[in-house]
Amino acid sequence: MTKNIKLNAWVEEMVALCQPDKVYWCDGSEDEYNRMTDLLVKKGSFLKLNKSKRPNSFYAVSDPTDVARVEDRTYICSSKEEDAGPTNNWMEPKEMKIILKDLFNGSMRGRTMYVIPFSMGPIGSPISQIGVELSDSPYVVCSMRIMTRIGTKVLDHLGEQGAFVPCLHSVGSPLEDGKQDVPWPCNSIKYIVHFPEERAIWSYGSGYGGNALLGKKCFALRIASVMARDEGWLAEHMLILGITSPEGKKKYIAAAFPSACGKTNLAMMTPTLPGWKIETIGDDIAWMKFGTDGRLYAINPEAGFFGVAPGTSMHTNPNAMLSLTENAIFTNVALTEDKDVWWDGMTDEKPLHLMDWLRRDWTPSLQKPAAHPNARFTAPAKQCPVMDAAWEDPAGVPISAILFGGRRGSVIPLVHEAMDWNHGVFIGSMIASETTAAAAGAVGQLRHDPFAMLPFCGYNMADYFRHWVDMGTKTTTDKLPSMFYVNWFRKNEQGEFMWPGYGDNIRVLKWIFERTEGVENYSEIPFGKIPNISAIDVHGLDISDETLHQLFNVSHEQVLQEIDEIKSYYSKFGKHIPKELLEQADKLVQRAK
Ligand code: SAT
Ligand code: MN
Repeated sequence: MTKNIKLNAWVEEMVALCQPDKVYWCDGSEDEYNRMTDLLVKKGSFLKLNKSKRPNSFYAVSDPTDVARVEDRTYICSSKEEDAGPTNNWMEPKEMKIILKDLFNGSMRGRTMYVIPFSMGPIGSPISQIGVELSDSPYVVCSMRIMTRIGTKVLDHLGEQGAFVPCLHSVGSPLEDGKQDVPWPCNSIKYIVHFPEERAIWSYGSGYGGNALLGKKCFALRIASVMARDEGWLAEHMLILGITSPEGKKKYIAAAFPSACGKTNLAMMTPTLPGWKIETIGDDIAWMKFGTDGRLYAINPEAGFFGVAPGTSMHTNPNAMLSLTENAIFTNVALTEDKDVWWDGMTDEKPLHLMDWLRRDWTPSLQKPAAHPNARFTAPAKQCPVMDAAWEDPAGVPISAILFGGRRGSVIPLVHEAMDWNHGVFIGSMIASETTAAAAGAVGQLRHDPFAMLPFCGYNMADYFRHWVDMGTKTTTDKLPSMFYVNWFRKNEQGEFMWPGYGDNIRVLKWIFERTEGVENYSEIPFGKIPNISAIDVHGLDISDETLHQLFNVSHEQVLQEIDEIKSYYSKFGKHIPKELLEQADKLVQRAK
């Protein structure tokens, strides 16, 4: 219980609707976590990993149909359809509530309703926000304890009158009449629903990641983007990193990439250039507000990493690997004979025998993946060896540069810089990326994903562009972060990646760092400013001049095609598209002439 009148009333109402057997208020303690993981082990949902290899860590496999975000089941229920815009699913709020109330009616029978008070961001930071998730999933409780700050300390801060975002979650699998539970309860009917005006979230039928850990995409992006629009700040799908030069000068960079495009790897990168240092503030979400000095300050609203496991290794991301050595949860990876975890790409040599994510015997000769491509690790951020000293600073860190990126096999150069803020907003709106396993559906298809927010913007995407344009008028130009578009994923005619990526991305970050210092080491192409070839430090890198040129090569036709493409995309939004962006498209045509 709490002294917060609204919270008590809401819990009471939801208990009457969902009819759980019990209600449990989470205090967030370690003891509680241990009881919860014991319970999950007893139910067969968790397997405790070998404690000499992976202390206090657990293994879970989901229902094979519940492995990723479900974008086609995700709704923004604003009262007007126009406010959800053409990129979101919409339903009239009252109509949706009728459907949801019917689904949630008795949905927690035979289960416990966990009340999870959580803070997104350090408790008490002026940028932080409080939510309360009601969930019938102990897996969600354990994951939320890693990913956010939960428990009594949040209730204390909330006090009698404090505001919170109500987040209702049920796996939609009541245990009536002695029905046996399963290790991963869920429902084939799924609804991930947001009421932006009411600032409320209702999620039904899934126990997985972004569908169920409601502090993450549902609150910190979809609801928070609406709050940010109304209150003049930014809630973004961005990592935040600190970069220190060999001379000891430090700056902070935020970067937007779609899900499963390497945000975690970039945020924790081990630079291959001597003397440079990267430190992590966050790997997925940034909340940014202007400070009294006119600069943009960012916090990471999360407290943990929910990262893609396959492909993560001591070679690609040693700092992520070192963050996972204990106190972690692994979902949909493979299990080794000695009860440790393994996933594709983790080691050069594959284990001789595993249990794959579908609980089947696996040997390398099968020549198929052992983990689901969207298999995830969940680990406390504080375990990352390169967490930045300021990662929990309630004031946030000042942002010098904003990066946009996606998976583009062609056209988009390795890096280019925007001419100014509005051109940067134009670039953000232009992001297109090949789809990944982070969302249910086909993989590898190019789609528009403006600001990497396509699945996460809680209102009309074109109004969101307008909000970005407006943010650029709130301070003086010299205080605004510079903006860049990067593309690590460009391929040659043989279909091979041309850029090594990972730790070598420091070579691009170094140029970006220098640009924010005003170093004039660039040339202009129609797209924007690109580095002079000599300005990319290729010391120690085996790359031909020809490849380097190819990485920046954009033909006239490609530029024109890209403009046609973006203009036809903009036309979906009708009059909502800011005229400033149409002007940017025209300017690009002019430059291409
Ligand atoms: O499942 S999550 O939405 O948390 C991960 C992602 O898609 O980025
Ligand atoms: Mn993400």
